[in-house]
Amino acid sequence: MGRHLTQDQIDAFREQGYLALPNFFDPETLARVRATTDRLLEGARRLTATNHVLDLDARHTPEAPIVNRIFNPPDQDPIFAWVMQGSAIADVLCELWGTPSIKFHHAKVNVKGAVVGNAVDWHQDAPFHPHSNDDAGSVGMLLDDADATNGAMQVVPGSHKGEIYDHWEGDKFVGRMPDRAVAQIPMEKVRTLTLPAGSIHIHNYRLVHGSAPNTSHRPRRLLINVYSAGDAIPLCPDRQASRFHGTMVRGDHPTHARCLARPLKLPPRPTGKPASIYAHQHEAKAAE
Ligand SMILES: O=C(O)CCC(=O)C(=O)O
Repeated sequence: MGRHLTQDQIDAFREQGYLALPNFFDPETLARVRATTDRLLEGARRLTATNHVLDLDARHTPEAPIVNRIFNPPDQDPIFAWVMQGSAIADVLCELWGTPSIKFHHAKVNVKGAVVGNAVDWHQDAPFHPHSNDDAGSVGMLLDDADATNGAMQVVPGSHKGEIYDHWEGDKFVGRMPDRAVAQIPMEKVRTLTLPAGSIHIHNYRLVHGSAPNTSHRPRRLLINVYSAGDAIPLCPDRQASRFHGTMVRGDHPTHARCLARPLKLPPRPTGKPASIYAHQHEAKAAE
């Protein structure tokens, strides 16, 4: 047993591919992160197009802003950098992955505005940033209470043990699973991660997950930090352009890559601008 987790929690994470830790952050920290998020989102009132901070929805206008994502939050404000590096999140990952070294990959705040917030189609994270082994995953910090009505994250327990699906359609990276794979999701097993603000959930980067649109009158904002074990080496260049990419948040730089031998399809090359799952999935829907 570690300092933060019981052996049962570690076993459950290995078996199910995800773990929820309710009320992980204290109310003061949550309030600071929320206030900073509100301040960054206010910037949308001065924008007509996506920039390097805010990913705007196609319906956005400065008068009625609709933001899908805040890119690279640790680059935008020290409170986000602290959550990413200074908080106990990385210590939890050390216990889950049984490693002393944890490396940061990228972060984002996924924003689902009241009534207008978009669904995130079923996908895995591995096709977006494949690594040399599977000790890679995302930690979501809930900035608002989340449930089925405002688009809480949904997961398919155990799906991290299955295949990594192709997230391309022909020569287009669509950032979602193919229809034939979605049709096979055992819907009776899907879990909606209903949790109060300040909680975290962690998922393995092979886990099948997604979320519904926000049909409620409450926002759903989720701060997602993505990490790997130190010896899980990214197999493609970073597509988010954060200055923190590759930071060792615990332990030392690895001397060896731990490799699983298997073929892995790569995502598109970086463009110099932060990549967005919303843009990939939106383009795919528009082309249908
Ligand atoms: O915001 C969500 O509900 C899901 C986000 C997600 O899976 C992603 O951004 O990769």
